[in-house]
Amino acid sequence: NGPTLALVGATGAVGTVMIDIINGRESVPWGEIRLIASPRSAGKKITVRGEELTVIALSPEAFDGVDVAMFDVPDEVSAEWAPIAAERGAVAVDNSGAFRMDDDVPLVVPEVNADKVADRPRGIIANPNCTTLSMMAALGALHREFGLKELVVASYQAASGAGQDGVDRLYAELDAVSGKGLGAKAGDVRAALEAGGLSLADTPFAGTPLALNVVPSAGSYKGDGWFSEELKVRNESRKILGIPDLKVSATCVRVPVVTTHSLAVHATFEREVTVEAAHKVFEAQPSVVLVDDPENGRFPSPAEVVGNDPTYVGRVRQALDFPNTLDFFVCGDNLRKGAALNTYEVAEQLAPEFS
Ligand code: 2RA
Repeated sequence: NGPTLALVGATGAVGTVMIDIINGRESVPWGEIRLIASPRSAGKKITVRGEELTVIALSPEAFDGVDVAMFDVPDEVSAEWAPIAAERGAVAVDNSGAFRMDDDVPLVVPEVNADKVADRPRGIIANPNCTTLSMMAALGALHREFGLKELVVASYQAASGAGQDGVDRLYAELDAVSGKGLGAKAGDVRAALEAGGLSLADTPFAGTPLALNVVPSAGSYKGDGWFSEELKVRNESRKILGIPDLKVSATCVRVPVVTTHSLAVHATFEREVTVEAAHKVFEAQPSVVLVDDPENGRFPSPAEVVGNDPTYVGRVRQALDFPNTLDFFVCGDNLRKGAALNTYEVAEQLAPEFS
């Protein structure tokens, strides 16, 4: 009666979105859905497709009989447990950073490189980081048509990229600064946060206020001026698109948005590209929604996109001074396509192998 799907990290922020996605599907190919989490969360009841399921604790036996195991847990937990799931016969689809750049682990975005799921010698398939993933459906479609050569990206990343702590912190900061006329004097936001008991020493945003601000620091510092999020955009884009020498430069910035990452993309192609041709490509890609009528105020923005599955694209322009180059703006829900949805789409693609 269908393969068995396990969800590891079922009670986390992305795990919760995964369940939401499973509940929203018209039909699912699974015979059994098993919810797995840390021993702390074991015993919790969660309703999945009308059935109340009990979360079980992570253990090797939890994977017995599992065909596909989706992981959304910290890197070190995936590093330990995805191989255990694979040893027990499951294909692990992992949303952490533990395996993404390993040569023997495919990094899959179904719209771009679905064929790579078959190439999984370790029984592990990786899901890209949400920043890369938020632009991949759009970029992959353009690459197929025009041949991508160079990519310059600036990200505008939501607080939920830093987990629930990031979201809680943003709300707390907004509460602490609102209605005070702040933001016109250097340091006044910081002072108000400190005065309100919101120490900047333990913020997830590099010791910098996020409310009424933007923070040019995302991920961990990796040396030579680069942050991990910027290097992930470069390395993962190359691997997913299959262009090992793609020229990429990224600047990743955190903005006071709860959920949905945005990216300003400057992409240069081998072949001539026009706005009209790019529009056609976007319109033909089912997972991309084109919202591009700037004259009438129509373009994607995070507050309008959050909670939706597709990648939204707008502000498509032919670069004035760069040949064969487009500039455009992309928004994608970092918890849905950026994490849970892509992982689930890969799992769905695997299901027929076990039916
Ligand atoms: C972030 N991309 O936005 C990360 C989350 N994986 O911080």
